[in-house]
Amino acid sequence: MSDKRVYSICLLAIISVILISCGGNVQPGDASKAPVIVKYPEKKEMILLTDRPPQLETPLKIFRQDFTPNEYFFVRWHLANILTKIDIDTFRLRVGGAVDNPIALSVNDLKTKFAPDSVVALAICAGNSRSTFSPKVPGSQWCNGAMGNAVWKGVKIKDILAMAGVKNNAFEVTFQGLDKGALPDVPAFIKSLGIDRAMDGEVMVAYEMNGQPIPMLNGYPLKLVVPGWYATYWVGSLANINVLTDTFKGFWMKAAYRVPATGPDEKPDSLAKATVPITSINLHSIFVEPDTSEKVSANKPCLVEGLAFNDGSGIKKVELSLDGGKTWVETKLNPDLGKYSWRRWTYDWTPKSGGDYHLMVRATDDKGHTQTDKQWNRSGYARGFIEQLDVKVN
Ligand SMILES: Nc1nc2c(c(=O)[nH]1)N[C@H]1C(S)=C(S)[C@@H](COP(=O)(O)O)O[C@H]1N2
Ligand SMILES: [Mo]
Repeated sequence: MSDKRVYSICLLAIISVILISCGGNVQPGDASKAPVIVKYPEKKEMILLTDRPPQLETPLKIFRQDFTPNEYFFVRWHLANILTKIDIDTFRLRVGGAVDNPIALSVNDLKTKFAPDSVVALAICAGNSRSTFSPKVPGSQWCNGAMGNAVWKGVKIKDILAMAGVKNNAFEVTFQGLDKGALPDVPAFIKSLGIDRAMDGEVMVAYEMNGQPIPMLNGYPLKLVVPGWYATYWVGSLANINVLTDTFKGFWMKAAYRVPATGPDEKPDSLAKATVPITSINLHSIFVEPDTSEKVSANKPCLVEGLAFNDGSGIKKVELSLDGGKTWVETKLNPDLGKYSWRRWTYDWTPKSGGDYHLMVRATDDKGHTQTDKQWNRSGYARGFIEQLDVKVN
């Protein structure tokens, strides 16, 4: 890959429309609309939600792989003017604010002046699966494909801040990329972490994703990785780190990406009054197979598989119901790929007779919490609902 990349995302996008339902499994927000399939630079066939800014969803079939290939990794930007080219030789990551020595680091500095760190971690949009909320909520109508599992390699924020020397009264750290709104009054996409989270030795700035440079559309050349927390914090095209002595009051922390203070659950007719910024990934499990557009036959083996995940507190078991929740069987868990990875579950099913089956899946974490069958919030965040799948057996 050349270091100086120049391309126009709009011109190169090849747009075609084909008829698929949302990966075959989840009913999309509007099932009557055919998904629009696009091919953007460095990307293969993705489901288009919007193109300015680009929001691209990963087709569900890709989740049969443990690591989501970069060319299929979902894309989600908020501001219209995203980076489409950069001179990597002059690019600097600037670290300033309440530090002893403000610093400016090139990508090469990050690769050569610090100990490399890597982690397998799930990046998942807070609004993943939003289209399945009922009653419907506004926002991008994602199915289950606004997530992906990858190996991230880079440098711990702790090490970078140590080089700059954090002052004793540091309270929060903000992170900002090079993307900009179409109009000057659109708030810049800036996220903040408490100083303890930023310095916990897990939060890192990645320069590699699955052994490759990060695709432009996923935030080349640098992306913040906050394992276990929703991807809203995973700031792409990261260029500025600023240490604050107070709480950050920008739009993307104070107004957007917030959930009820009591958790991601509230009632449509009595919305929670107190809200807090969304943080850790809620316990959830989804179906990846069978694809309901494929035939399932009686007395023939059918693999039922899916993924379970949370904030890193471990998946103890995943149970499957083949009879609409009357009885549950334990599925097989694939080897753990790391605490912040998703965990694959499988079940070898041989339906004894034809008919309509109503499958359900629920995960239990290492602390003994099991997913519930009801959850809703006004923003469609942090889906943790027990998923259901109707399968017709011939
Ligand atoms: N600079 C910048 N970083 C950003 C965003 C953004 O709009 N601008 N969106 C965030 C959100 S909400 C998500 S879900 C992830 C998406 O990362 P991806 O595009 O690599 O999938 O990026 C996060 N980082
Ligand atoms: Mo997101």
